[in-house]
Amino acid sequence: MTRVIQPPARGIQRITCIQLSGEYPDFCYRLVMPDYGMPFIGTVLSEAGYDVTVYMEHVKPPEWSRIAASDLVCFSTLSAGADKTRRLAHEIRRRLGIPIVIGGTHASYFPESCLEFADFVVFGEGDETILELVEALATGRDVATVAGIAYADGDRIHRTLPRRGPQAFETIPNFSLIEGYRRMSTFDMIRRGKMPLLTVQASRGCQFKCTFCIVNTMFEAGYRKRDVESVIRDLRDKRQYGRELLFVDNDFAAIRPYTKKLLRRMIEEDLGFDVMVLTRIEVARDPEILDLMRRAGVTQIYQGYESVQPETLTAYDKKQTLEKIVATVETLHRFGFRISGSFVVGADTDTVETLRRSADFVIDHELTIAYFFPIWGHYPEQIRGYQAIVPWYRSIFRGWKYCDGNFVTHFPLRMRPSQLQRALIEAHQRVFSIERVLHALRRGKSQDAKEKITHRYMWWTIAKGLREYIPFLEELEDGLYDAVDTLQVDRLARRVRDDGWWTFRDGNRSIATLGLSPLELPLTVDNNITCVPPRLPEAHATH
Ligand code: B12
Ligand code: SF4
Repeated sequence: MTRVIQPPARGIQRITCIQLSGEYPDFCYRLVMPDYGMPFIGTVLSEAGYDVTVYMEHVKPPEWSRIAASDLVCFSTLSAGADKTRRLAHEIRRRLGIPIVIGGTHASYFPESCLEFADFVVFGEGDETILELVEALATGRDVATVAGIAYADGDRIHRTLPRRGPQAFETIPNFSLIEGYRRMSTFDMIRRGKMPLLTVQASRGCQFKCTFCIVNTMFEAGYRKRDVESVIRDLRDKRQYGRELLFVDNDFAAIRPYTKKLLRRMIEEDLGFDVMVLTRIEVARDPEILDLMRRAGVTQIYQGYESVQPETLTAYDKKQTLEKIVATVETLHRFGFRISGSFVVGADTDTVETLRRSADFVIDHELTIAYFFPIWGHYPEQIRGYQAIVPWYRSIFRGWKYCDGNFVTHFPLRMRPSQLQRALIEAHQRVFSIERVLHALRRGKSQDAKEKITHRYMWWTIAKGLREYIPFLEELEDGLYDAVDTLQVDRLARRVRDDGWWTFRDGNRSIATLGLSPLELPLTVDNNITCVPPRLPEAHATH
């Protein structure tokens, strides 16, 4: 049925932006952290003159009185929050009928599923698109002229011409738009059992194309740097809210001359932040940048090591070796950084032993924190003709709430899904064990010990949901693996053809939305989780 979207009689003045949390706890559930995208979009709208309020559910849940007084609602969600978002959006539609826009990573990859509850999907970076779309809605201009969106018209989905992300992104997110957000006192932290973490962005995109990662299609305008002085103004503004700060950049030190310039300015400003950054291992090649980072307040570095298994690093096209990872860890420790190592597990080259060895590596090399994330591969990507990162027939889907990067959602080739789930629970338990905490204390690393205790506590809560999920995996995998735990691909494909209720259907539907032919069932092992760097379809006029 066609839903006619009428601009409200008084035009569009009041906009409410909402980001709901996932349904299961993740590694951020003990943080009060303004995720970057939604406050950023809210600020863009506010600076254009709209009356904007932003709700981040973990700060303060959205209030119906404000929603009811709005002319338009914007949602941003990670996949894990998609079902909750759908429920609230349905309620808004039913009771208010105002236009609903959704953007962010989840919406960009699963537009059709989002258009069941939203009127418009904004693809990729929404900085420019949102202003044009709201302006078109307010003035009654044909939305088909707005590039970078999709909308439903009866059973048909229209996708307008694609839009590349902006070259400049100097907007300083205005955190005062976030309802209930304020600097946390020690009392607040104790009362809420949460720590504050501020977010700032200096660059977008990534120059690499790891096969399990979607950054290149999400930020397909490539790697871009923000004006240094704009970052500094942002930092000055954020200091009023606290001192723990995360640069959300995918690779903070990708263009070293730029990063050095930024770090020098941060040193001059001497704002007193305690900073964490995400960088690739190449950062360790440059002692000057490491020295500047230390002086600018960077204490913790988050790095994607992904695996200690050479075949897996090759399959991921990570362009790093175990030897280089080891050398990097040694150098970063010499400079006094704490290290968070992230591992992506469950590749076709992985076995249970791979996870054990990865955890051994973390312990032997005394990383402060480690995360083991199972491949999350439901994104439809241009991989040998639009396979998903995980081929559709090997997907497991029990609902969006399980898509938070901790639940196993595919059939690994060389271990059962339940084995992978158990192995990653065990790996986290080992690296956050009491023994590791005491070891850090004995070595005089009290901050390391503190981080391990916090993560141990968080993991205890996260693992509860994962354990409850294991019987579901065991039921699915029954009869699909041989005696040495190798997936019987043909048997799985037959089962999927006959029934396959657990497979991920939204991927197929989203591909149809993009105007592509539906996913086929690839039957050869060659077509498995060995993705190639994808790119967005050339252009899709409305159809
Ligand atoms: C930095 C980062 C983190 C940081 C900080 C996150 C933060 N709060 O800012 C840390 C390390 C803490 C983290 C943690 C997690 N992360 Co994270 N993270 C990222 C990363 C690398 C960058 C996010 C970012 O800030 N980008 C910069 C801003 C500008 O981009 P953006 O938020 O996407 O917003 C832009 C557009 O999307 C769009 N947009 C966004 N919302 C809206 C809304 C509207 C209406 C419009 C019009 C446009 C729009 O416009 C914005 C401006 O251009 C992304 C990967 C990536 N590059 O996107 C993963 C990513 C977001 N994380 C992911 C995950 C799974 C997690 C965790 C759940 C992992 C875990 N298991 O614990 C946790 C929990 C996150 C949480 N609850 O908030 C996934 C989400 C997957 C999904 N399908 O939902 C991503 C996409 C990585 C991946 N696996 O592919 N993460
Ligand atoms: S995983 Fe690879 S492609 Fe993705 S952001 Fe990191 S380095 Fe870039």
